[in-house]
Amino acid sequence: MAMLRVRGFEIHKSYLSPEAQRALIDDLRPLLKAAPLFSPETPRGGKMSVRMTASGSYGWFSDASGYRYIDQHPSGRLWPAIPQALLDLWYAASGADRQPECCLLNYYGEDARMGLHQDKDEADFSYPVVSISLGDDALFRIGNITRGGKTDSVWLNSGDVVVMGGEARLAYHGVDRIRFKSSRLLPKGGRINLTLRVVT
Ligand SMILES: O=C(O)CCC(=O)C(=O)O
Repeated sequence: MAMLRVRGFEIHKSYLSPEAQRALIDDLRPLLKAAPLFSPETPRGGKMSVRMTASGSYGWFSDASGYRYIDQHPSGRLWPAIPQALLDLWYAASGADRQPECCLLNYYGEDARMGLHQDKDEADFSYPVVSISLGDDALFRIGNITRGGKTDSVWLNSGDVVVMGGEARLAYHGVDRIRFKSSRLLPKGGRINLTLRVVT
């Protein structure tokens, strides 16, 4: 298992075996039934190209009123519980002493991307964000603590885990594109990214 460090982002290549990746997808199926994917609106009125859902006590949400965490799926139902395998992964990868309160699920279809942004809607930045890539390859871009400046890009493959803590916790990051159907993990193609977060 190789670990790459880019601007404080710890990129653990092939952290999850193909079997562990398939087991996670099995865990996500009932979760996606209970909390279907939705397309968040940006505060400016556009639609994000990524579709989202979440598990845990909070899910991340966005609409005309801004970015925030909410304690229910937009349907009004509670978010499902975070699967145990993901809680185990969180403790192993983060070394944190607190349970994550949100596992955000981003689904990238063929043309989806995510612009450079900071994760800053959480209350305590001393906890890292742990990100898990499943499915198609993604070109992940890493910037700086402030907007602009030079960036570095790395391909994330299925099974990679990225720990964004310390100097990386508030660094800009995003996904420029995916390589659609580069993986066979998801029958219809695409990419799932899971991020585990302490919110409060
Ligand atoms: O999809 C990824 O690898 C990154 C996701 C992300 O930046 C986020 O959820 O804040």
